[in-house]
Amino acid sequence: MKTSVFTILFTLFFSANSIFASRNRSSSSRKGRRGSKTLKLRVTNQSYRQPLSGFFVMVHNSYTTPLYVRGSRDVPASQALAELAENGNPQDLYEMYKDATGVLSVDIHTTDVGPLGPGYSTTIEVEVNDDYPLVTIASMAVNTNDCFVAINGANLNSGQVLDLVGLDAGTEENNELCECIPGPACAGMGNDEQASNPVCAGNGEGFVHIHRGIQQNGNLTGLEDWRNPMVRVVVD
Ligand SMILES: *[C@@H]1O[C@H](CO)[C@@H](O)[C@H](O)[C@H]1NC(C)=O
Ligand SMILES: *[C@@H]1O[C@H](CO)[C@@H](O)[C@H](O)[C@H]1NC(C)=O
Ligand SMILES: CC(=O)N[C@H]1CO[C@H](CO)[C@@H](O)[C@@H]1O
Repeated sequence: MKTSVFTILFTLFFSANSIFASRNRSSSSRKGRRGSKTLKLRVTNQSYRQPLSGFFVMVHNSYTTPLYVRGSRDVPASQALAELAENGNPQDLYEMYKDATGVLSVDIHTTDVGPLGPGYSTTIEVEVNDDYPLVTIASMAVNTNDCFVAINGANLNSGQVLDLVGLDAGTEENNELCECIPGPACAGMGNDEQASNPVCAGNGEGFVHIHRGIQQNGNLTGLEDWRNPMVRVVVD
């Protein structure tokens, strides 16, 4: 199936009501409101030419299976994380975690105008409490094969500043071919649908690690390369 970042964002916009309704149901049916507080995460894309897809957002506790384990050759990324990292689609993570152990809420955060461009910011609001103190967010850097940025189950407090690095999901070979890259760097280069071909998936490194950037071994030029960090998150 060909998936376009923009089709996904469009769909998400119109399914937002049902997403919020189900989040409301699941959170209001759970106990544990002690220490409840709202955190505002001001997310700024600091990269040069890597727009960010819609974000997967989750509040949970330590019983939840983490989004990923960095550097462990024994723990490959889930299929749902691969779908985010390869195609910029957070919906599978939403489905995977919405009824999972230790999860208070899941959400998908998008901007009104599509991917969060370099230099732009967006604010993600989460409600945590003493029983569900951890926050996870994740988004794809769309001019890549399978790069994502994330906060992986962190106990956040107002005043904190986090710098996020580009992570390689390890699920898709970094061939840098436009048919495998959904972002605008490949628009008008035989990839006008912004599609990421499922044939591209596979031959990845097999584990989540710090991304090694753009090596110019396919269609991408050095313009899409970056140095870390890619994203700054200021917690309020
Ligand atoms: C969320 O739940 C509250 C009460 O539990 C209700 O008043 C409100 O309408 C619900 N919102 C949605 C979007 O379902
Ligand atoms: C990308 O590179 C491949 C291999 O060099 C080439 O066959 C293909 O035409 C290129 N695609 C674009 C859109 O430039
Ligand atoms: C919300 C946002 O960041 N929008 C911007 C995305 O990036 C493009 C260009 O890179 C801007 O034109 C948008 O306004």
